[in-house]
Amino acid sequence: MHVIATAGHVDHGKSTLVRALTGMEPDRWAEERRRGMTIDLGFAWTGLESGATVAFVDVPGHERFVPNMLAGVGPVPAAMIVVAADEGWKPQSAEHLAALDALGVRHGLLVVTRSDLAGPGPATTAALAEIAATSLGEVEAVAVSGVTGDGLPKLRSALDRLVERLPDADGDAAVRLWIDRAFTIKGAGTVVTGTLGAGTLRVGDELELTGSDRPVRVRGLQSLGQPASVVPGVARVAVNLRGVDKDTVGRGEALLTPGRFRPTELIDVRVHGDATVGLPSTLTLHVGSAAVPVRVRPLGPDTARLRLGRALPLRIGDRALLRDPGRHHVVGGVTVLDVAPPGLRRRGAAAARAAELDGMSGVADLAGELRRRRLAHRDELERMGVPLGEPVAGEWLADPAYWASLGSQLIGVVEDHAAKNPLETGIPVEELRHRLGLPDRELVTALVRSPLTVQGGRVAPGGRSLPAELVQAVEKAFEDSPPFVAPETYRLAELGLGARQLAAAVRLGLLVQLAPNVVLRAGAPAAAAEVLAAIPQPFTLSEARQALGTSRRVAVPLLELLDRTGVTRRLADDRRTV
Ligand SMILES: Nc1nc2c(ncn2[C@@H]2O[C@H](COP(=O)(O)OP(=O)(O)O)[C@@H](O)[C@H]2O)c(=O)[nH]1
Ligand SMILES: [Mg+2]
Repeated sequence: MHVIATAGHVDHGKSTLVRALTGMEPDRWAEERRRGMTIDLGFAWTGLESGATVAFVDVPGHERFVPNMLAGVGPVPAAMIVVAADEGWKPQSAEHLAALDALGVRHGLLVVTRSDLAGPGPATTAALAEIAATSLGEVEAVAVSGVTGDGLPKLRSALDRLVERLPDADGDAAVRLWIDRAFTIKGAGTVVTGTLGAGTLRVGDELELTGSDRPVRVRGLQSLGQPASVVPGVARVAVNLRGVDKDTVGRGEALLTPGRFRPTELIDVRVHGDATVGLPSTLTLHVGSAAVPVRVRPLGPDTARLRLGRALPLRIGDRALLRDPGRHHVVGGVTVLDVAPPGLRRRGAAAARAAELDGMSGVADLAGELRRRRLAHRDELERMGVPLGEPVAGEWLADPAYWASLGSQLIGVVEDHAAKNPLETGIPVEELRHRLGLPDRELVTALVRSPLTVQGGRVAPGGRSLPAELVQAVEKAFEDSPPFVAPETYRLAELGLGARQLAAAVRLGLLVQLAPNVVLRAGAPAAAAEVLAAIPQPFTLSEARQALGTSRRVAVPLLELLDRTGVTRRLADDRRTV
């Protein structure tokens, strides 16, 4: 299916033409029929010679209803511009064309209607010249009469040629259905309609609905008046939603694939059209079927920051339109450059940002995005519409230059910490994360390269020699003393071996600690086990003490340690066996 929007001045024959082409009534409201004037969007469709189906979104031409017109045109990629032969080019012909141009619509057709009332020549020449200067460029022109039916077969072939050229939609893309109508059907509940530009809707899908914090489920689908279980874009579609109150949903909201969009209230854009200097500070932004007031802050000659009155699910590269509702003036189109722009609090930040935006095209590219953000979560990039690449750790992607600099920074921090804390086995990962300003510990460990090591939640410099001073002090403490004799407390103090130093020596595998100030060399328990295995079994504490040549101060905790580690067993009479 293809979707084409009408465009043109009021009373030039748009609705009559759609009616003649489709046999359907695009003016849906009684008031529209009574006044003979389109007020809101109308929908009708027909099959073409080629077998293609084309659905029309018929728009109102009156200047008061331009916002309705924009809601219909916003999500549609092609237009049928209608000019009356007897009236020629008019103000709303111009405003509608300016809107199509601002939205970057590239495919279209000129229909000069009411050609039974006047020769179509002058209107055709004038309109083609206006259209040629826009994003539509050169278009085919057909003269018709919606009343006599003259020219309609030619128009149908021209429509076939037009839809033939329309780009195919990506059926796997994320769904963003801009809602243009919402109503209730007795027994079915809430129904919303829109033009699905890309992606695929299926009955049973769970979707996000902007402006609502609960997920919604697709209960039923209709396209061109027929029920369907699957509707791929491009399509006009009606979606019956479960669990949605009609009052909470309306035009300008959107149905979204979960997790693929992030509604944003702040965007940086390129403005195509009027210069940003001198723009009114408040304008209306039209995108998809939405219209929201925005505050405009010019940054460069053609770039600006927009603060939206309501969050919208926008992505990099989206086209939108700025309009001054007071002056009935389309200011220009905008291309979204950034949907999560940085704050501009520092002095000179706005100028720097303007320079940065100057180099941005509105085509989301990973390298550029990472260069600016340095580090980004996969989810965040995906929601902005940036194609993904290889993560550096978990779900994180990083700018290669930044990542390399983090690697060397990390080595510096680890070494600095080791120099200042010779008794610790490394810097805690969490502290390192904090010092490097990283959002996730996973990133820290991914940065650790040999010879650095991660152990027990700490990062240690590699090939680290034991702190010389500590080793020396420990050597001195045991100098000339028999293997199972612990140095006296005063001697440990003399050598500067306090509680912290002893704990470090234990961690480094130099000592074994039996009691607060009772330490032996690390190998002592194993050596004691050998000595005790060689004496008659079982043995008393006193016999063990004598065999080891030590005091009760050492023997008691040493035997308890051997008991605990299963080397010795303590019998009921307090004697032990190895
Ligand atoms: N003679 C003649 N009248 C037409 C033609 N097309 C539309 N009209 C008349 O022009 C008026 C406006 O038509 P309408 O389709 O409502 O215009 P719209 O505002 O562009 O939708 C109506 O009175 C139509 O009957 C045509 O081809 N020939
Ligand atoms: Mg009409």
